[in-house]
Formats: sequence, structure tokens, C-alpha cells
Amino acid sequence: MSSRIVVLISGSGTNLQAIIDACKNSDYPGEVVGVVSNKADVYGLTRAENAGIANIALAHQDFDCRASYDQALMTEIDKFTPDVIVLAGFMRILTPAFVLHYQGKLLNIHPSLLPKYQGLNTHQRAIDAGDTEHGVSVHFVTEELDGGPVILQAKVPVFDGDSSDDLAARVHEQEHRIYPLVVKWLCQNRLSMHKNAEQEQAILDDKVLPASGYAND
Ligand code: NHR
Ligand code: GAR
Repeated sequence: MSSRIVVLISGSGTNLQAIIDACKNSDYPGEVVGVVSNKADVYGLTRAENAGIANIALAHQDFDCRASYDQALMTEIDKFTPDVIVLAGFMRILTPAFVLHYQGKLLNIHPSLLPKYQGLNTHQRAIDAGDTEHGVSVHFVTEELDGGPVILQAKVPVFDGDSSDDLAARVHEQEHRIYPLVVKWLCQNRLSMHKNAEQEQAILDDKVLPASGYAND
């Protein structure tokens, strides 16, 4: 049976598009049933519209605190009865109540080789540090910002003279390859998150994944 995917965005939605496109394949085990943005007038909402997918903007400015925003967000998301929730360039930090509600079903793509460069401006930070490699991580979302267990990473080189935009474009190509793949694993119920004594772990096909996820160089 096809899993119901809801995608949260704040921007242009190229990762959303990659997932929509993957779902067009008849073998893909999921379908995007709804898209929610915290910003109106972003191109990602147009992408949803063009694909005939239900979409809404829920502006965080209309709420007086994070808890009330997240409560409203949960209400909207739950109307879609989702199996999988995908953050794709969603730029609002989520409360513990939200994270708990979707525990084990909530994925994020973060543009760095976690645990490096949690938070924002990751491409510039990698350049400023003189790194020769950079990349992207797909991870389960937990209360700890960009701290949940990594499922899959992809690496890219950093070249001399790269601007932040150059590097972002190179990372984006890898994002569009790996995010539909990880979403597929979750849709197939091959992937889960478990807590052992100290920490959360990502499990794929009954194997505990190492800190850098299910691929080596
Ligand atoms: N929420 C939780 N609880 N845990 C995570 O791992 C999360 C999360 C919400 C979003 C994405 C994340 C990223 O991949 C993400 C992971 C936004 C910020 C941020 O500082 C940081 C990390 C991420 C997303 N947001 C500001 C805020 O005050 C607003 C910034 C803006 O609007 O431009 O929420 O990097
Ligand atoms: C992606 O590069 C994603 O990794 C990043 O935002 C971009 C969204 O692009 N996410 C974050 O920085 C989360 N804080 P998109 O809207 O074209 O998918």
C-alpha cells in the first residue's frame, strides 16, 4: 500500500519536486498528499499546485508562540492522515511536542556532513573553515536541532574559489538523489528510530546505522 507523505517547506521546493517526481514512478511506495509552507508566495506551493497536490500556507507570524503555531501545524498535517512527514527546506525550529507527535516518521535534509555545521549558513561555514569536502545529511528529527540520527549522507568536493552559491548548487544535486531514496525506505517500513540507553539510533533492515549513515565514500 502506498504511504501518505506530507512535505513541509519554506522556499523554492526543489527537494519537494524531487520527491514528487520520484512518486510518479509506479514502483514508488508513497505519494505526496499534502504540502504545508510557513511562508505564503513561495515557489514550492506553486510546484504542489502544478502537481495537483493539496497545499496550504500557515504563517507563523499569525501565532503568538511556537507552541500554538506547532499545535495548528499538527492539526493541519493530521488532516492529511500522513504516514511520513518530510522537512524539505523548512526553516522553523519545531517544539518537542511536535517532534514527539511524529516520532520516527519525521525526516529532515540538512546541508552539511552532520555532526558538522548544525544550524544555518552551512555552505559559507564550510568554506570559511577551509574544508575540502562538504555535503548533505538526511536524518530523523528529534528535539535536538539537527541532532537526530543520520540515515544517509552524500559528499561533494569544495573547490578553491567556490562561492557559497557554487557549493550550495553542488550539494543540491546530491540532495535530490538521496532524499527520495530515504523517503522510500521509510515508506517501505524498512527504516525506524529506536532509543537505546544513551541515544536515538536509526535502524535500516534491522541493522543499526553508523553515525554517517548507510553509505561509505
Ligand atoms: N526542529 C527540531 N526540533 N529538530 C530539528 O532537527 C529540526 C527542527 C526544525 C527544522 C531543519 C534545520 C536545518 O536543516 C529543522 C530541523 C531552521 C533553523 C532556524 O534557526 C535551524 C535549523 C533548521 C531549520 N530557524 C529559525 C527559527 O527561529 C528561523 C530562521 C528563518 O526563518 O530563516 O526557527 O538546518
Ligand atoms: C536545501 O538545501 C536544504 O538542505 C536546506 O534548504 C534547502 C531547501 O531547498 N535546508 C535547510 O537549510 C534547513 N535549515 P529547496 O527549497 O529547494 O528544497
